[in-house]
Amino acid sequence: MAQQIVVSGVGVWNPEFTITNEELVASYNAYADAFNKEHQADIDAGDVAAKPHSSAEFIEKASGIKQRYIYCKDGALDVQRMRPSIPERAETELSDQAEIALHAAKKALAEANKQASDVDAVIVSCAYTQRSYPAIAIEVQKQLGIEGFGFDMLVACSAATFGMHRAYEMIAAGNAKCVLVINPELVSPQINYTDRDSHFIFGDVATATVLETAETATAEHVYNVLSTQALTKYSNNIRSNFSYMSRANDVDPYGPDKLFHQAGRKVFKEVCPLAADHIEQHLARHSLTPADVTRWWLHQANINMNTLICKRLLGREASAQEAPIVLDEYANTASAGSVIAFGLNHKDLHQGDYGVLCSFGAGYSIGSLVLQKR
Ligand code: CO8
Repeated sequence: MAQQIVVSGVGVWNPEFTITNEELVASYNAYADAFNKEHQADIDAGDVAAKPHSSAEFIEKASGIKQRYIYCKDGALDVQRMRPSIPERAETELSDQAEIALHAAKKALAEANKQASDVDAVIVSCAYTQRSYPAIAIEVQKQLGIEGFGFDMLVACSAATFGMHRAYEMIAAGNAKCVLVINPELVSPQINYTDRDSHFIFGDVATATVLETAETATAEHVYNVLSTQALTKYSNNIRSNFSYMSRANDVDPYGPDKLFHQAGRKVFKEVCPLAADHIEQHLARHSLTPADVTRWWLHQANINMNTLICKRLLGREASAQEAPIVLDEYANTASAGSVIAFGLNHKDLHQGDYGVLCSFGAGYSIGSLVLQKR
């Protein structure tokens, strides 16, 4: 029989700064008022659309978000700036993203009882990397003193699960015994804080997981990976066009279409059934049904999406214990959401309990792991 592969450690790190809905809305509304005043003549002529006010009540009701963490609060709420102010670091200094990756990685390694010398590979997998090369993963590898190899990969909202899939396969292939997967979701620089449709959605965080062979796992809480399953389906409904091509395209690399934007309603309608069907099919591979699952560690984009997906799967609403929500505190953290839900809500499971860890989002991309407590 092929060797069992397990998740033996998870780490969640959040920045010290938060922005509440009220703070965010006050800043955006002041910006909108100033914008409308400055462009009044064009707005009256119908050439420019007036910026409508945002509302804290709308945000909480539409998304379940009450606050978000932010790596650097300076500048993000400044009506003259509307983006974080993060000083550029020298090439000789640790990069911002490697720094937050290290926080989460150390927590995951500690939970897994692993030293750097136990790890064979590092995957940094997230929605954006702050540079193309050298890979953030190789920088982290050096900082931790890990032998072997590392690489970065991008799969938007499914970067974390797809990274875990690659770790699983590398171990199954015998190319590694222990892999560290890190998701440093430093997304605030890509948020358009002047757009009321999306200014509230995202927060910064870093998560990490350790995957290894069952025989080497000594942690207290170990999850057998029964299998992994991935699906992608091309969609233009969630886009971020920031690109090295802008220089050659002679276009503004920071224009609104270069930042995160989406057709949120369409995403909601299309992704919910895709995710529910995907999960059901994945469970069926193990002759399991949703009723057999003790815990749902689902992607955290919108509380109403999670409610709907659980209803489709279970035929009833899932309790907060069955399908934990972390959106109120963390907001949407790109690929890290399901890993945060796992990290904060897995220690109470009993031996033999099943859990599903699943992401869904831009691409579209869906990634799942069926787990069973050892
Ligand atoms: N305040 C007040 N009113 C608002 C606001 C606001 N902030 N925003 C929108 N409204 C208005 C709208 O303009 C609209 O008004 P009208 O009816 O007059 O046209 C009304 O409220 C209703 O708007 P919506 O129909 O858009 O509202 P919804 O109930 O659909 O909620 C959501 C909007 C919350 C965006 C919802 O559609 C949603 O969550 N959809 C799912 C989207 C999703 O999951 N996307 C995944 C994106 S994450 C991802 O893929 C990772 C990418 C990498 C991360 C990068 C980060 C930078």
